[in-house]
Amino acid sequence: MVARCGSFPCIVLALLLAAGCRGEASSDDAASSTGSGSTSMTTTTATGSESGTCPQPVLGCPCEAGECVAPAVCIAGSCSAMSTTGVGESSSSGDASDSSSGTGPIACNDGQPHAGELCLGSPTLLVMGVAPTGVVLANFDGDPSLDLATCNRDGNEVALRPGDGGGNFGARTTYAVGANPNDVVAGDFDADGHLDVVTADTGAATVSWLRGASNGSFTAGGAIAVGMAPQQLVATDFGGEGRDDLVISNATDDTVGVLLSEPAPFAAMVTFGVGVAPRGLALAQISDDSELDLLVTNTGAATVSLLLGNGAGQFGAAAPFPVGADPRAIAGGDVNGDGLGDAITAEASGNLTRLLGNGLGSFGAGLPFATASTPSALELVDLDLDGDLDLVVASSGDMTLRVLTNDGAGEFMEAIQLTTDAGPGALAIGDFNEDGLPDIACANTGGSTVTLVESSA
Ligand SMILES: [Ca+2]
Ligand SMILES: [Ca+2]
Ligand SMILES: [Ca+2]
Ligand SMILES: [Ca+2]
Repeated sequence: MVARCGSFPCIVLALLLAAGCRGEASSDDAASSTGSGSTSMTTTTATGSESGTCPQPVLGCPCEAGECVAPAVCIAGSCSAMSTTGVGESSSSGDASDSSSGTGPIACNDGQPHAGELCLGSPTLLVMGVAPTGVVLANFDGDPSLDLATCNRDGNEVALRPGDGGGNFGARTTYAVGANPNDVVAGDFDADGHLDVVTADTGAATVSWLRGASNGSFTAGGAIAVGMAPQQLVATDFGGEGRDDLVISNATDDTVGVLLSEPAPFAAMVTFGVGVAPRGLALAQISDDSELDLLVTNTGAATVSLLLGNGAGQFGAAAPFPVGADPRAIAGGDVNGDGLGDAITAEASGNLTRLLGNGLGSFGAGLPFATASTPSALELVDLDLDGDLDLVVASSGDMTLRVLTNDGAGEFMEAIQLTTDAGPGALAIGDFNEDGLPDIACANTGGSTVTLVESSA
């Protein structure tokens, strides 16, 4: 069960996922005016809209990219049988313990997961609020199902919809947070057993903490001062004492900050210098120890900073690695199957760049590949069930989600394109329909919506 893997260790992140947005610029007068526990309850239709001329865009129906019901895909304006791109045998595709090894015809929706099959349903849209910039999937309300939350930049709020485990999400509840939240994460920051959320309030230079309760509601936990123009957040439990901690990118300060959750509620931020205008963050094992290292994209420097971690929330000096211009997002994981952590960046200038780790705490030269139109977010997840990490990329320039499958050696090939709403800018991965396969949520900043894509077997 995963949630917003804004970075690679989705499983880790699933635990961390929690974010709360709230608060005001000042330090921590948690209950000041802005709605301590203010819960404006808004109900919006939770529809899944489908487009297309056939009521069901299946084989033979006219379509636009991404509209066809899997396994059909939109080829030349018509829903057609899926091509077999990327289904070949990957050198190290581990587990074909299932009867068919994925070289036969793909049979989506037969209930049988096969290595190499990529089965994605049509995207549906869910209204979340004005300018959602961050999204998480996490279980907030104590039932077994993943719930959906966004931070809405222009609404200064977090919006939450409870999931039913069948791919549907219920009525929307909103919670006030600080000005212009740009990212949201989930985690249990006070070790009470309930997931909280935290937002990065770009306009207020704070993070807002919403404390979760057992029923999935939140109360204001306070606003904590961070650096200027905070952009993105990741959460993890440094030290493993059962309380999640935070890492934040402070764009104007050219720093990343670590906020340990001890002493409670948060210790003063400790900063580490990185490159110009840091934005994207990911935690992943890059050096060959068992500790999480920190990856940062520097949008003003066309570099990635790698900071080696000691596992306790302390990091070494940032080492820069060149990538393309305006890198917005980064994900970490072993993409070429050599057991060493790698990273992929998405650059608004149009490239993705692969950085292969050498296990010694650095990367080889970046390899640009697979251009996209203003890629703004990406995740690494095994979507075609063949044991290697595939890429999900959101591109705001052409309003698409693209899935690029991995050949097992770290080479990615575009397998499918799905249409989103305007301005897709953040991704979360999690199994929200509970079939054991990862599904996709994408926040569309320009469209006030989230695009949901369910995978199937
Ligand atoms: Ca909590
Ligand atoms: Ca590797
Ligand atoms: Ca894969
Ligand atoms: Ca699923």
